[in-house]
Amino acid sequence: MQRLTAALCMVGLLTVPALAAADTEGDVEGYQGDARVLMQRITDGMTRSASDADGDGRVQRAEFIDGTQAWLNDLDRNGDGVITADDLAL
Ligand SMILES: [Ca+2]
Ligand SMILES: [Ca+2]
Repeated sequence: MQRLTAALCMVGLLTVPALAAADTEGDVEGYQGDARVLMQRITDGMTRSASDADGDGRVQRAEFIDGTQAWLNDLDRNGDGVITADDLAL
């Protein structure tokens, strides 16, 4: 659970700046190898471009909810409907 909490905190730290400045969107600089791949998967799901389904530059509530569902499904590696540390393990 601590790893999941840590991973979600990292998501928050990485995605808030990414949402605020498009030029840093999805930036996972500082991560290498498998950790970089994992962090890229996590951050890609929370970018504006991933959620803005109609491409109008804004994320409407329905787009956010649909995008979040797709993001969670992507992170749920074993498909049990729950994101755990095992899903985020390297
Ligand atoms: Ca939109
Ligand atoms: Ca899971």
